[in-house]
Amino acid sequence: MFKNTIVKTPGESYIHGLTTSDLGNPILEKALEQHKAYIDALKTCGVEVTVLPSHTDFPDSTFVEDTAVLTPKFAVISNPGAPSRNGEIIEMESTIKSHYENIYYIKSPGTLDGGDILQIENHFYLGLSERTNLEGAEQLKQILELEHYQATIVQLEKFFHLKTGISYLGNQTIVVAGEFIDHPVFNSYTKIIVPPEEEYAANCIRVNDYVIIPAGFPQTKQKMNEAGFQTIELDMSEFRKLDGGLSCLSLRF
Ligand code: CIR
Repeated sequence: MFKNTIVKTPGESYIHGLTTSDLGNPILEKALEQHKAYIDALKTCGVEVTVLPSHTDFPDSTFVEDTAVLTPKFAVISNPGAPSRNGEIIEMESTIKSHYENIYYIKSPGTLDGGDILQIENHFYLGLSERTNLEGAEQLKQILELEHYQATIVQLEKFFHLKTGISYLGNQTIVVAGEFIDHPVFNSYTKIIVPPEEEYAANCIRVNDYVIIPAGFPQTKQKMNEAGFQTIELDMSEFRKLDGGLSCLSLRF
């Protein structure tokens, strides 16, 4: 069960955030509406939502997930791999300090984005991507093992972040797309397989009694509902334009 979440409102500069997509420029007003709907959905799931104000110096800072890895007993402040995003951790650190006493840090030359970290019960999977390097992943692995979690490092081939292509829904069930469908590391889990045309739906979040999924991916939604998960759909168009998904928009703990 999650009790708390942290989100951050997109600011004026959001439209200048990093992207590899060719979906066009995000429309700020629409992004703000979608962000509000995201907050409402989290509240429906029964969590407290801490809403941090926007910060114009950091266009991508609404994607708070990348700044930290949170567990019930400790927090890890990440060291985001994109230079334009690295300073986002300064503001996040003070927010996290108001919730946690036990805080670890990923240090340079290690880099790590929270979007590359997936928790499945007591096992963490750490993706190596353009943002998370081996040094960063090994630092986190050491911290997790010290805290009695298991940790496995996974090399990404095509996905931007690990969680772009995989989510954990609970009950040993994962949602997988692309390179993770047959990845040996995830073979022991029950899989909901996302077809190629719905790949974006592989990034979803289980928050207490609900799974929040992006709107417009009927096959994946149906598979989840058939597997017994209750879904809430959200229009994510303006976040998708900057490579962002549902998990990126919050820290959940
Ligand atoms: C970036 O390139 O960093 C942002 N435009 C998107 C970050 C998405 N975050 C995530 O998948 N955890």
